[in-house]
Order: sequence, then C-alpha cells, then structure tokens
Amino acid sequence: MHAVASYEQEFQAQVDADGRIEPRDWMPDGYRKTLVRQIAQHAPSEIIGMQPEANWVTRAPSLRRKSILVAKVQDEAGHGLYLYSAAETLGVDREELLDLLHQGKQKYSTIFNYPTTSWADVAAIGWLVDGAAIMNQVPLTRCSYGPYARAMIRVCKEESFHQRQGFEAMSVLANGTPAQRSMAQDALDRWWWPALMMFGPSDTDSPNSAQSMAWGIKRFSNDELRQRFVDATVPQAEHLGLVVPDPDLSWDGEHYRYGAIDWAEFFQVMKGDGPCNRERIANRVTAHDEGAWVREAAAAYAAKHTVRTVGAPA
Ligand code: FAQ
Repeated sequence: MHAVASYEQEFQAQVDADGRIEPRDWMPDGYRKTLVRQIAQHAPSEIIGMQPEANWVTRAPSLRRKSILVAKVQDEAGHGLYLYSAAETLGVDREELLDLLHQGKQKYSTIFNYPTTSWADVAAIGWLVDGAAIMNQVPLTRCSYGPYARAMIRVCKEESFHQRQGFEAMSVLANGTPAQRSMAQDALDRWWWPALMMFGPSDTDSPNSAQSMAWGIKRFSNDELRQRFVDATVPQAEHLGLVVPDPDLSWDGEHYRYGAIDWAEFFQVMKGDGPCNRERIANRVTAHDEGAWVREAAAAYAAKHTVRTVGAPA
C-alpha cells in the first residue's frame, strides 16, 4: 500500500517530467482545489464574455461583420462548455458553479464588466481582449492537468481567429474616415488598461502564482505574460497609427516599459463593483431562467436514452 508521501512524489515527478495528470490519477487536495478555483473563474469569463459583444450583433455595420460576430460569440459559449466539462472531471457540479455565479459569488474576468459603447469596442475586444486571452492561454495548453490543457488547445485556435478579425476590424476603422479613426482611438483609450489588468495582480500581490507554477498549472507569472502582451501589442498599435494611452510608455532596448496600473480599479471591479457587474449577472440569470425548458428537455431525453440502453440486449 502506498503512503501519501510516495503518491505525492510520483505526482510531482510526473509534473516535473512535463507529463499530464488525468482525472483518475491521484492528486494532492490543494492541486484539485486550485484547478477548480481557476477553471471556475475561467468558465464564467467565457460565457459572461459573450455579453459585451452580443450587445452589437443587431447593430453590426454589415452582414459580413454580423456573421463574424455571431460566430465569435457562439465560440465563446463553446469555450464555456469545454471549461465547465473540465471542472466536472475534478468532481464539482456544474449547477453549483452556476448558482455561485448567479448569486454574484463567483469571480470572472474583470474585463467583461466594461461597457461596449461603440462598434469600435467590438474591434478592440477582438484585438486586445482576445489578444490578451491568447497570451495567457497558450501556456495553459501545456498545463499539467490533461482535460484543462486539451480544452485550451481548441480554445486557443478559435481565439486566434478572434484576435485576427478584431485587428482587421480595427485596421479598417483606423484607416477610415476621421470619425472612424477617432472611434478606434477612443476604444483603445478605454480598453488598454482593463486589458492589462486581465493578467491578474502583479507578481508581488498574486497569492496563487508560485504554487500554481510549481504544479505546472501556470507556466509564467502574471507580470511575465502582461509584459509579453505589451511587447507584442504596442507595435501593432503603431502599425494602426493609434496612440497607446500611456504617457510613461517607453522602449528600454528590450521591452516596452509601461506606466502604473490602477490596481484600486482592478480590485473594485473584481469585487463586483465595476461599471457593468450587476447588469452582466442580471442578464445571465435571465438567460439561465429562460433556458430552463431546454435543460429540462435535454435531461428528459438523456433519462429516456439511459433506460433504453440499460434494457437493451448485450
Ligand atoms: N479578473 O493569485 P492570482 C477570455 C483573481 S477569458 C477577475 O494571480 P491565479 C476569452 C484570481 O482568480 C479571460 N479576477 O490568481 C474571451 C484570484 O482570486 P481567488 C479569462 C482575477 O488564478 C475573449 C485573485 O485574483 N481568462 O478573455 C483576475 O493564479 C473575448 C488572485 O490572483 C482566464 O481566466 C481578473 N482579471 O491567476 C471571452 C484564464 N485576475 O481565486 C469572450 C485562466 C486575477 O484567489 C470575449 N485563468 N483574479 O479568489 C488564469 O490564467 C488565472 O486564473 C489568472 C489569475 C491569471 C487570471
């Protein structure tokens, strides 16, 4: 019989060898809890993240833009489904996670609590928010927990299309009429800093990073990923002829050094007091209630199907 210490050694050896931990493998309680915590934050980010852009589906400027946007918003719903399924492999109940979200007790990405007041915001979300999501999530395709890593592979392929369509839409605006150009600049002004906040608190204030990195859940720290995002995105803004709203931004020969992030704003939005937190949850609760009949029908079908399978000849 194995002692817990030897299970732990095997587990850590598997992680250190860049192997994958699968749902039936032994894992430390803290590892399971950390994954549940992170995936439970990630999954609702995807589905609440549908709202700011869905706000523009009926007002997209052309049929082409509308079809791209509908496909993108549907992709985000799919990402939510993969992630809730990944959470279930860790023994948590999807309904319980949704209840927490609906009661306002579940964190999700701060970025989705900002309003989309112009069409340029949809372009900015694709370019900046999906761009930041890719930067954060590509390393998660190598996460030590197999189901989460595999979900991230598909998610990242789709996010890559989202980022490109956002950059392309931004480029059309930035090269358009003076009014379109100013819409593009205004969107960059409003989304830049919240996009930097997506990476989470600075390393000195990130209680979970060190352990998550030792367990191979996170591969890079929040500040490392934020810096990569800044380094990749500033030249893109320059290419568009737009100005990054940071007077302290400077190139040090290796990286773009950026100014101070307003962490008070980040924590306020994270705690539920951002511009749109209440509206997002209220919309989510309405959508959930209005979808009750779909869940009931699916459950009834599943129950009937199970009875037939059990009764069928071997
Ligand atoms: N917002 O110790 P750390 C997307 C919380 S999906 C809210 O650094 P950790 C796709 C954190 O949960 C975007 N809360 O934590 C899309 C923790 O709280 P806890 C979402 C945040 O886990 C595009 C506390 O602060 N992506 O964009 C935020 O090691 C367009 C302390 O922080 C993911 O979730 C935040 N920004 O690192 C969809 C990626 N940052 O649990 C639609 C997966 C931190 O201690 C449209 N998640 N917190 O109470 C991660 O990589 C990590 O969870 C981090 C945080 C990096 C977010």
